Amino acid sequence: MASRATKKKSAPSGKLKKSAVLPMKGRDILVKSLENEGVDTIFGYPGGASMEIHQALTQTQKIRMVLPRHEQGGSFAAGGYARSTGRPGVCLATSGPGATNLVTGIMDAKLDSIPLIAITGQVPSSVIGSDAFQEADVVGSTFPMVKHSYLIQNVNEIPQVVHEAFHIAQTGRPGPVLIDIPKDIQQQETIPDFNVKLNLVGYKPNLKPAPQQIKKAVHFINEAKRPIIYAGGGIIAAEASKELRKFVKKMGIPITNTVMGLGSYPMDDPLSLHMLGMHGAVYANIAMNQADLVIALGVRFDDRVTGKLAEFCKDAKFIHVDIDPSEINKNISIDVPIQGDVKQALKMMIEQATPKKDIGPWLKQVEGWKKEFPLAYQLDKKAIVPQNVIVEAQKLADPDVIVAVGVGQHQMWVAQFWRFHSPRTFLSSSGLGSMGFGLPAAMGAQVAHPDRQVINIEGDGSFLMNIQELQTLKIEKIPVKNIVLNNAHLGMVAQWEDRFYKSLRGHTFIGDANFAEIADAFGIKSETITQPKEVVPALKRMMKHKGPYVLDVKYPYNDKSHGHVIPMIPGNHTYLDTIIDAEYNLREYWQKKGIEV
Ligand SMILES: Cc1ncc(C[n+]2csc(CCOP(=O)(O)OP(=O)(O)O)c2C)c(N)n1
Repeated sequence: MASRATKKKSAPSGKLKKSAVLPMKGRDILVKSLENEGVDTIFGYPGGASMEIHQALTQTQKIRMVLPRHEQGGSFAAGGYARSTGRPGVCLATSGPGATNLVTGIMDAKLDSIPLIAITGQVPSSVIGSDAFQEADVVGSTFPMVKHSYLIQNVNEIPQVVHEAFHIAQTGRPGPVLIDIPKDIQQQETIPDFNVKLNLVGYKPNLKPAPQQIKKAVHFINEAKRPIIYAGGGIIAAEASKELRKFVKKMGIPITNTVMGLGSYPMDDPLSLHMLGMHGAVYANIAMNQADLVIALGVRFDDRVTGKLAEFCKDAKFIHVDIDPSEINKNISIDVPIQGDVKQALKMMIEQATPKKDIGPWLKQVEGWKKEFPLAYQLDKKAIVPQNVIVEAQKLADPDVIVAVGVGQHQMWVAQFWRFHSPRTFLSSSGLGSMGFGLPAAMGAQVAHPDRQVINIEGDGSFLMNIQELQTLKIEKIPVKNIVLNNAHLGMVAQWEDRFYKSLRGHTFIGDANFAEIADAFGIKSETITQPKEVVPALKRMMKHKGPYVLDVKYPYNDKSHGHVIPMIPGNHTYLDTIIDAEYNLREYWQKKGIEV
C-alpha cells in the first residue's frame, strides 16, 4: 500500500489564538482533542504503536491515565465508566494484540448501547497491509461491532475525527466508536486547527416523536383494559427515568424492566413488577403475556425476554418507542411505532394521556400474581446461600451504591434480589453476557465516582477472567469491594446441565481457588467465609474498610432445584413453561388448580 504520509496543512488564518499556532505532533493533537471533549480518564495499556500517545498523556494534568493489567479490563472499565456516568468511556491500546484484546469490550458496548471510544495505535501507514509486526486490521475486524470507525490517514484530521467520534458515540442510540491511528501519524507535526465543525451527512438522528403517533398511542392507552409498561436500557440511556416515573405515577399502569432497565424505576414501588424474561419474576411474565397493551419503551424485544416469539404476548397490541428505527418491527410487529427520543415521547404522553382509572380488576389480578409467586429462596443452616448474601449486602450498603456483576447465576440473583431504585447503579454485561466484566466495570465506575461505594458481585469463574485488575485496584488506590460468590463451578452452565443434560458435567467444575490468598498476594485486604453466621459480620468488615477488598464467599454448588436460578423459562419456550419450583412448571401448576391455560 502506498504511503499515506500527508502534507502539512497551513494554519487557517485568523481563527486561532497565537499560542495554538505552534506546530504539534499528532499524539499531542490527539490528547488535546480528547481534553476538548472533556475526557478526564483513559484506561490504556501501552505498546510500540501507542507509546507515543502515552508519552503525550504524561504531559496533561487534565486526564487521569489508569493502567489496566489487560486491555480487556481496560475496555470493560471504560464501559463501567460510561454506564455509571452516561459520558463516553475511553480506552486505549496498542496495535495487534492490544487492539484485539479490546474487541470483547467493544462488542459489549455495542449490544448494550454504551458510548465507548476505543483508540488503537496502528503500525506505520507505510507498512499497513504487509502483515507487519503486531499488525491487525482492527477496523476490519470490528466493522460489524462498532457504530462507526476511523483509520486516521492524515495528521490534520485528528481534531475533526475525535469530535465526530464523541458525537456519534453519545447521540442517537449510543454505541462504540473506534479510532485507529498509525504510529507515523502520531509522530508527524502540523499546525492543528481545533475549530472543528460537525457536518455529518447521513447521520442526523431524529429525536422528535411524530405527534400523530403519540396521539395514536394515547388512544390505544385509553382503550386498554390490561396495559403494561415494558421499559429497558433506552430509558437510562435517554436520561428519562424521571419522566418514566411521572408517567407511571400519572397513569397507574404496572411496569416491568429488562435487565438493562433495572434502576430506571424504583423496584420497591407497588407498581413495579421487577425484572421480566428468562429469569424474571413469574408475575412479570404472566402480566406481560396476559396484557392487552404492551407499552415498550427503549427495549429491543430480546429473545431472553420474548422466549418463543410466536407465542409471546398473543393478545396484546404494541406501542414501541425507540430512538433506533431499525429496532422497531425487528422481532415483533408493532401497532404504534414511535421513532424518537423516549424522554420526549414520555413528556408528550404525560401531557396528553389521562390516568387509567378503569383498570382496577387488572391491577388486582397482577397484585394477586405478585403475592402468589414471590421471588424467594430457601435458607440453609449449614451452608451459605448466595441470594441471602445479596440481600444482606444491600441492607448494609450505601443507598447510592453502584453494583457490578459478572455473568452467570450470581448475575441473575443480583438482578432478582437487589432492589435497584436509581439509574446507572447496576452494571451488567447484558446483551453480550461476557464473563470477566464485573471487576473491571466496577473499577471504571469507581474511578468515575471516587466518593461512592462500588461493589462487584461476581462468580468465581467470572472473577478469574479479569482477576489481574486486582493489581490495578491496589496500585491506583481504587477501593472497589468484591464479593466473590465462589461455588467452584461455572454455575449457570452446570444448572443447564442439571436441567437439560442429566447433570453430566461437561467441564463446568473449575475447582476451588482461594481468592483471599490471591488478593493478599496483590496486597489487597481480604477474607474467606464458609458459614452462614459469618455473612453479616464479614460484609460489615468489608464495607467499613477504606481500600479495595475481596470477600471470598464459599458455598457449595447445589444441583437441586433450590440451588438453581428459578424461575426459569427454558430458551425458546413460553411463560407457561416457566419452571416455578422443583415440582411444577406454570402450566402444570395452573392445571392442577383447575385454571384454564
Ligand atoms: C467470556 C464468556 N465465556 C463463557 C460464557 C458462558 N457462561 C455463561 S455463565 C457461565 C458460568 C459462570 O460461572 P461463574 O462466573 O462462576 O458464575 P456462577 O454461574 O457460578 O454464578 C459461563 C461459562 C460467558 N458468558 N462468557
